[in-house]
Amino acid sequence: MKDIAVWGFAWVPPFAQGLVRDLRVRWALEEAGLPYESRWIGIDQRTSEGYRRKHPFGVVPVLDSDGETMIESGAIIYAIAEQCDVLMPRNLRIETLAWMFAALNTVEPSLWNLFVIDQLKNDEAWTTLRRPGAVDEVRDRLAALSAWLEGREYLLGRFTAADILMATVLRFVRHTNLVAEFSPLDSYLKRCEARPAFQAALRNQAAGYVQNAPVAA
Ligand SMILES: N[C@@H](CCC(=O)N[C@@H](CS)C(=O)NCC(=O)O)C(=O)O
Repeated sequence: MKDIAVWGFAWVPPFAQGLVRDLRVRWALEEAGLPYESRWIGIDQRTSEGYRRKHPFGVVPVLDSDGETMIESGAIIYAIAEQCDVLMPRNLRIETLAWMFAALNTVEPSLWNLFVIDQLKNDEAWTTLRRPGAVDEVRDRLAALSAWLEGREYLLGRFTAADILMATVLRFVRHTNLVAEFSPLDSYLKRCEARPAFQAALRNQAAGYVQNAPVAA
């Protein structure tokens, strides 16, 4: 059995808890039934020389597996999925990969942009002007995704690694009602989040935040 460790931030403020991208990796490992340990870095340690040697951009997640280091949540999940038929069924390999890219490359940018506007830069004046257009862009993607999901339980009918990426991407706008505007999408996200593996991943990530919570001065 390989020794697997997932790196995430030791603590983030409540608005970001449950959104940091190590959650995706934990979820994939839980679905695959692969045990793993957690490693935490302080958010201000991410620019340290030591951590940059692990991740050139100083972000999380990183996965360590038997002395090898992997970066990029999509690539890490692909590597896990390659070993697990539940995550990447043999007859749906290309489709799974295509929808993994769709989640990361077609859907995530506009949703992440809105998250930045609303949650990270909300005290900056430009966001007031930019926000309506950003919301339109999100709606556009969500409408298309919701139309695709009509009559499908998961992106490819059955659950795959692509759903891990898509569901965690959709969570970036959980501070809005945008997903709830689209009933098939809303049910889809709830279905994904109800999976025991997702719940376990969320618990493991949250346990770190409890353990590492800053002590009030
Ligand atoms: N494309 C990367 C993005 C990683 C990323 O941006 N991670 C965030 C946390 S969810 C981070 O570490 N942010 C800190 C920073 O940007 O300095 C991936 O999917 O792994």
